[in-house]
Amino acid sequence: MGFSTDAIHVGQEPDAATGAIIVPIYQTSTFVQEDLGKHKGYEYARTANPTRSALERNLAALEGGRFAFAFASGMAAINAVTSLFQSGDHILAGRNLYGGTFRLFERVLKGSGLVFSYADTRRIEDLERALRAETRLVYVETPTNPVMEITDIAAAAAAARQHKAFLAVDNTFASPFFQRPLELGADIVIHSTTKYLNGHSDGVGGAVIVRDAALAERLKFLQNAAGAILSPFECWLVLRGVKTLAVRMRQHDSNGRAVAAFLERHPKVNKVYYPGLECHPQRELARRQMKGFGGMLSFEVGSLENARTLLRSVRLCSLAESLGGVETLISHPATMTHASVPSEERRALGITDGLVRISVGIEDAEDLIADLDQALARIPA
Ligand code: P1T
Repeated sequence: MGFSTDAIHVGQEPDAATGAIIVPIYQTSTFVQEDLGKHKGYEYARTANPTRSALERNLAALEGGRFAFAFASGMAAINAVTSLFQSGDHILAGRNLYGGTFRLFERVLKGSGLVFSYADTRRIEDLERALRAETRLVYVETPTNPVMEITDIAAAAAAARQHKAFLAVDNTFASPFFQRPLELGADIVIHSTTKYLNGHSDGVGGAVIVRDAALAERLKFLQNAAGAILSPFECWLVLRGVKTLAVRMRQHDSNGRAVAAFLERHPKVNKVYYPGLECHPQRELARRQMKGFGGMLSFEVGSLENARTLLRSVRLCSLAESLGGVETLISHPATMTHASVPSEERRALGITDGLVRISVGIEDAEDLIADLDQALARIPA
């Protein structure tokens, strides 16, 4: 079946007991057993819950995977993936990551003995050079948060495989509608479902999707053992969100292109980071491995003062962390999402004090452009 049909139907058959067309919220902690060891597939709701199972089946289908696991947040999902590894194992990560991911790696997991290093994974030679005998995982975002760098997923997967390491791709920015890393050879896909999958800025969650049964077995064990599961209600919200993922993503993409084109021409904007623009150095790669460019973009206005003026002047765009909702959010990565990245490293990535990020929503593009136009006009010439 097609993507939208799967989004609306997989895992969401009418309720066998009542005919309810929508998966019920199974708000229960436990399930009564008929006899010792005799039950209907559910025992205790940390281990499995029917609402969560429905979402997990759905997300597995959307990513072209076989198994999915829903977690309490994107960070909990990432933490579960890193829990597959042991003290002394090396994780090679892309140089640009969501600030919270970098913080988890550097300030939490390093302390428990995992070894991290970072490479410019836009260049496969750099990635290959950074692989070590003890590398167990290559971890990338593509496109990255917030400067939209692209990693060639198929090439990264091949390089990781040669070293008997897994490739994990954080697919939060693209969503499975535009990019399906498992089909390109990745082993693990991660989402903050908080973003496009939920799509309505009303829940925090995460997911891990895989194809390999042995990997799934270990993730299932970790999900139950560590317990950072997504609640039935939050699962239900994501299930509701994914039904419209395709139509939302088409509109995010169309608006993203329009806003990027407007910003690129604006005299107060020095640079725009959006893979759909001709000026993006990896546009061809993005076209090859993505079906669209989406609604995330960043742009440079030259200074903290200019960024502050812009962020204070917008009326329709909301100043807030997060992304992927129907409403447009605008943010300042250096002081918000990427504040935990040391300033020198931020600068090297292009996360300057003058960088502004937009999660372009699905409002009317001309209203968004008019809002940005009036706000940019307040920046001194
Ligand atoms: O916020 P949470 O659901 O825990 O997801 C973390 C996360 C993981 N991966 C990517 C690519 C992300 O962007 C995020 C969260 N990002 C933001 C909150 C943000 O505003 O960028």
